[in-house]
Amino acid sequence: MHRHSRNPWLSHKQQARFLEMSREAGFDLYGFTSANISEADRQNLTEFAQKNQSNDLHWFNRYLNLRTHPSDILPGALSVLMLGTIYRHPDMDAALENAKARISRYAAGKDYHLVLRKKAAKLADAFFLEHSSQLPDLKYRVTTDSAPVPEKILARNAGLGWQGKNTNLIHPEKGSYFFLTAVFFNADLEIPALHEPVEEKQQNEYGVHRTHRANRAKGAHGPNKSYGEYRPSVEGSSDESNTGASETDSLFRPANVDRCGSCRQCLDACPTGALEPYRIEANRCLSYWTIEAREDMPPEIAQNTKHWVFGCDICQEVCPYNRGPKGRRQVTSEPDFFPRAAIKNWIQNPEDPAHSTVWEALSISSAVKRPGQERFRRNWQSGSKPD
Ligand code: B12
Ligand code: SF4
Ligand code: SF4
Repeated sequence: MHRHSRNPWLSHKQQARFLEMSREAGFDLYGFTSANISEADRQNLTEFAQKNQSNDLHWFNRYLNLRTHPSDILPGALSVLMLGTIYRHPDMDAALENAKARISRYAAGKDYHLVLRKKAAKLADAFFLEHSSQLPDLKYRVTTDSAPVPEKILARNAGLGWQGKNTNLIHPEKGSYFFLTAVFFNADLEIPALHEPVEEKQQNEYGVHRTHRANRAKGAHGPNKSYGEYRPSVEGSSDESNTGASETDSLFRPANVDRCGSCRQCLDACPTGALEPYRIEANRCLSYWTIEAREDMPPEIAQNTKHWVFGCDICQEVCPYNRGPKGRRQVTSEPDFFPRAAIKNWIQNPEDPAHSTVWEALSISSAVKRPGQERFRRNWQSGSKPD
């Protein structure tokens, strides 16, 4: 692989080091891709924006140009390191089982915007400092649902997983209960861009094979294609009989290959009919109605909340990649995402959030803050189980 441009450039060795440092910093998934996305993805984003311009996702339209051209987020951005952080915790799984008012798992701990931006910036600073003599002009920008860039599409391109029929990004071993964070930077990548650190021998052995397969992988677009390699554990799989997944099938396939197969459990379980395969009608989704919407829920939504008062996890709960023994191994190692007592207790015994002590305990440094006290109370009134 020869260097053609005068841009700074990350060799395989440097990419492998950045990935190793990502793992050491506590990220669960990591991979590189181009900071640009394909025309097909741009069209899907534009269609989504058009459909949602007159509801409370109108903010999605405001910087559509950045969503469709994410490299504009940082002058000279050429590449992205995509990071995934599991937020699932068994204590929250247990608390949700008999909850009277349900809060999504992603809001059980500290607000992920606060935690992950800092954590990823620390990682990038450490890598760039270590390489400052070889790469003196590197600049970066971190986003985690904090800037208008298409994080799932970039993460799929970086080999972190595939976008399932429920539209979430899923990893065959790690499921879908993870956040995404992007580190954009102004350097090119030696291709194939790396997903996980692979030993030199394996790279040579599988390099051509991997390139060939990754070209066929749904979503491996863009000038710098991503060639993630997925090697499954040898442990038995859980409840995957209806999916496209089996242990042998998944051998040496990148994590961004679609493994939904003929499964349609998320589509059938969604209580409001918000999903069609690989596409969401956002203004039917409970997550939209309980977090984003200012107007009150229409009756057909309000009657089907299944007691979700902040977000909704149903289409992830039913997904075979989150269930069984495999699901139980998906546990966050980030202490900031361990579920807070205030959240676990409140979902069991949901007191009126109009009381400032109740609301403060729930919302301080928490994603629960987003809809505000009044709208959260509205959700509680219409959604929680009667005593
Ligand atoms: C807008 C938004 C929402 C909206 C819309 C959801 C959605 N699916 O897009 C609402 C408010 C409903 C929402 C809900 C949730 N969200 Co949200 N959300 C976002 C946000 C800000 C943008 C996502 C986006 O660009 N959507 C637009 C659509 C077009 O993008 P897309 O889904 O990638 O589109 C692809 C597919 O739909 C498909 N497609 C589209 N049309 C077609 C047609 C055909 C025929 C085919 C085959 C495919 C196809 O291709 C597109 C790519 O080309 C991101 C953060 C970010 N900046 O990226 C977080 C983000 C996606 N959300 C996240 C989370 C955690 C959630 C919830 C789980 C929270 C909850 N528990 O309530 C739910 C999940 C609901 C669901 N089933 O998707 C995480 C997802 C992590 C992951 N592992 O996937 C993100 C990445 C935030 C983060 N940084 O971690 N969210
Ligand atoms: S309402 Fe719930 S199950 Fe349906 S798409 Fe939204 S998050 Fe998934
Ligand atoms: S429930 Fe089935 S169809 Fe839906 S995302 Fe999971 S594997 Fe795919």
